[in-house]
Amino acid sequence: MQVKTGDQYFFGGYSFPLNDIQPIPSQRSFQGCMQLLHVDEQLVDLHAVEQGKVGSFSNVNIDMCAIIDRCLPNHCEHGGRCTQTWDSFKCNCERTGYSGATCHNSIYEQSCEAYKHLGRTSDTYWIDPDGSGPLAPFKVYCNMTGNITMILHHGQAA
Ligand SMILES: [Ca+2]
Repeated sequence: MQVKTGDQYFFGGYSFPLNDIQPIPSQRSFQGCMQLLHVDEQLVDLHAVEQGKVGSFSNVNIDMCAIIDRCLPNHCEHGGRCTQTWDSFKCNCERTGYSGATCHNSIYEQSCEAYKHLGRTSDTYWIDPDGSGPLAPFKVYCNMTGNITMILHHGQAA
């Protein structure tokens, strides 16, 4: 197989002339860091590019890698899993018992009384006595008849 290349190379993205009738591709340009670029086994002199002697560039910082780890420190609370893009981070709060952008808000009520106020009947519920505080939620049996009692299941209290 023979591959013939053109006389122009695009790294990380490409631009179209203003009057080009071709649709602009939906693919976003590269975000990240590259080093030691070679074309035809020749190291590209990025300083010559920077000085305008060769090619052109835009939205590029030469001699610096601006990658920021947006998950270090991890802003997700209560064991939420952090994922990141070039611009932002996201928390996956699945199975943490908390919700919100940083898994801050407890999804459980703080007491059996709170469940009773919601009209719930005697049953087993997850409660989080300190709400968004560090204490993990746990399961209790709430007896809603008469005086509300909370029965901890053996071995389940945090
Ligand atoms: Ca808590």
